[in-house]
Amino acid sequence: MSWRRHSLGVAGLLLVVAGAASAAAEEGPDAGALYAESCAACHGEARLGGSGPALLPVSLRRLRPEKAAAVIAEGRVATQMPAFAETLDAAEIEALVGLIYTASATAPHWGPAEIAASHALIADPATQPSAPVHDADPLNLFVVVESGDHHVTILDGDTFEPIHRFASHFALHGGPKFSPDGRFVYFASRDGWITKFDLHGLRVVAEVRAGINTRNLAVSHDGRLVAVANYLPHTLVMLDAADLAPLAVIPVEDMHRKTTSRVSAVYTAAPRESFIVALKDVPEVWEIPYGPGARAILTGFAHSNERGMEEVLTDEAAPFPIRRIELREPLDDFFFDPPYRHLFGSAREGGRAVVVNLIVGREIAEVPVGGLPHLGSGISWRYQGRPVLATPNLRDGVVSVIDMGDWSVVGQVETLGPGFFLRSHENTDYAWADVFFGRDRDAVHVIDKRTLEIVKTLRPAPGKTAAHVEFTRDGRYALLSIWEMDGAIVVYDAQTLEEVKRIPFVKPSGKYNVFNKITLSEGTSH
Ligand code: DHE
Repeated sequence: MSWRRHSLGVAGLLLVVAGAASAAAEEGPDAGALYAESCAACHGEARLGGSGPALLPVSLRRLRPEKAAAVIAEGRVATQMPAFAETLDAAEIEALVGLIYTASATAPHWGPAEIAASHALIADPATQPSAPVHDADPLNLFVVVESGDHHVTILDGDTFEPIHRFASHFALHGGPKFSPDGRFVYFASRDGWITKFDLHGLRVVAEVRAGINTRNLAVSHDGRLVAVANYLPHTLVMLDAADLAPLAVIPVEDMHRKTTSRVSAVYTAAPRESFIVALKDVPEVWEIPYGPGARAILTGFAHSNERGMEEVLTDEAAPFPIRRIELREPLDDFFFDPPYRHLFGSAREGGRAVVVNLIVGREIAEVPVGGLPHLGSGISWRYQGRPVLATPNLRDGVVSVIDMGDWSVVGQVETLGPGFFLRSHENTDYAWADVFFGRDRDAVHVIDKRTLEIVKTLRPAPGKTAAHVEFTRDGRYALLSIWEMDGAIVVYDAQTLEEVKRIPFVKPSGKYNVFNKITLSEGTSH
C-alpha cells in the first residue's frame, strides 16, 4: 500500500472503500472477471472459441443480444452450454452480453501455426470400410443440417428414414461440399471449423479450424483440395482434401498491397480447374488455377493478348498463383453459367448486377435486376429454347429470369415476398421458391419453368417458416424444410405436389442430395 493511503487514516480509508464500492455499483459487474471465471474454459480466453463457439461481435452478427442473454441464463438445449441463471444475476448477464458484443482490443490472430495446431485426424484412413456400412443408395443420401441444435442427419433418399445423426460444430453455414465420388462430405462452421465426414463409414474423418469467422468452402473437381473463405482473418486457406492438413494460408490483399479484404465466398469452377474467389472489400475477383487445364487456359489467354504470363498470374511459381480480375466495385454474390465462362455477380448492397467474362477477364454487361438478387441460390434451365438463370431476391418479392445469351431479363415472377432459396431438377417442370421474409414466410411457390407462372402456393405448416427445397436424385420427390425448433422435412411428390411424408427435425435448414451435388445438377446451387 502506498504512503498516501497510510496518510489517510482509518476514517479516510473507509471513505475510499465506500467510494470504490459505489463506483463499482455504478460501473456494474466486472465483465472481464466474470468471463474468465464462467466462459473462458469453453469459449477461449481471447473469445476465439474452444469447445464452445467464438464470442466476438463478428461471430455473433446473427444472434440478437436479447437472445444471447437468454442463452446465458437458460443454456442451449442439446449442447454443452449450461444455464447460468442460478449463479449469475441479471446485471452480471447483461455485463457479459456487453463484453461479447465488444470487439477485442487487439485483432484476433489465426495463422498457419494455429491452424496446424487445431488439425486432428480422427479416423485412421487405413481402417476405412471398403463398402457402405448402411443399405441405402449412397448416391441418393441427403445430408440434412439441423441448425436448431447443431446436428447433421444422414437421410436415406429412397425410404426417407434417417440412418445416422451426429453433433456438428456450432452454426454450420453454406452448402456442404462433396468429394467427386460422393463418398465424403465437407462442412464449414461459421467459426471456422472444417469437418470431413465419411458417408460410407458414417464417421468424422478429420477436422481443422481454418479461420475465426468463415464463409464457406469449396472442393476442387479432382477431389484433391479444399479451399476455405474467411472473413476473419482476411485469408483464403488451402487444405489437403485427404486429411484436411493445411497446405497454404493466402493473405487477401488488393493488387496494390494496400487494402486487405474479407473473402465473401470461394467456388469451384470445374471446367476451368480453378477456384473463383469473391472479395467483399476490394474490387477484384480472383481465379486460382489448381490444375494443368487451368494453367493452359490462362497461358493461352496471356499469349493471345501478347501479355506476359506474369501479368495475368501474380506469383506464378507459387503453388496457388492468383489471377486478378479488376472490377468497378466489389461483387460478392455469384452465379456461374454452366460452362463457367461467365460470372453473374451482385454487390451485397444490391442495385446492380454485372456479367464478368472469365475468359477475357472483364465486365461485359450490366443487368437491370432490382432489389438484392440472391445469386448463390440461382438455378438454370432452358426457357423457350434459350439458357436462362433464375434468382430469388432478398429484398423484393420477385424471382428474376435472365437470358444467359444476351443477358436480358426475360421474366419477373412476382412472389408473396422476398425469398432465400430456389430449387429445381432436370426431371421436373417446376422450380420451388420460398418466401422467407415477412408474414408469408410459411408459403412456398411452385413455378412452372415453361410458362413462368406460379401453379401452386403451398403452406405446409401455417405460420411457420417453410424454406429450402432439395430433390431426390431422380427428381421424383421434393423435400422442404419447416424451419422451426419443432420442425420437419415435408416430402412432396414433385409431379402431383401432394404431401407424401413428414419427418420431424430440429430446425432443419439446408439439405443436400449427394447425386445432385456431385453431378452439378442445373436445379441446385454448386
Ligand atoms: Fe447463407 C449458402 C452467404 C445468411 C443459410 N450463404 C450461402 C452461400 C453464401 C451465403 C455465399 C453459398 C456458399 C456455399 O454454399 O458454398 N448467407 C450468406 C450471407 O451473406 C447472408 C445473407 C448473411 C450472413 O450472415 O452470412 C447469409 N444463410 C444466411 C441465413 O440467414 C441462413 C438462412 C441461415 C443460416 O444458416 O445462417 C443461410 N446459406 C444458407 C444455406 C445455404 C447458404 C442453407 C446453402 C444453400 C444451398 O442449398 O446450397
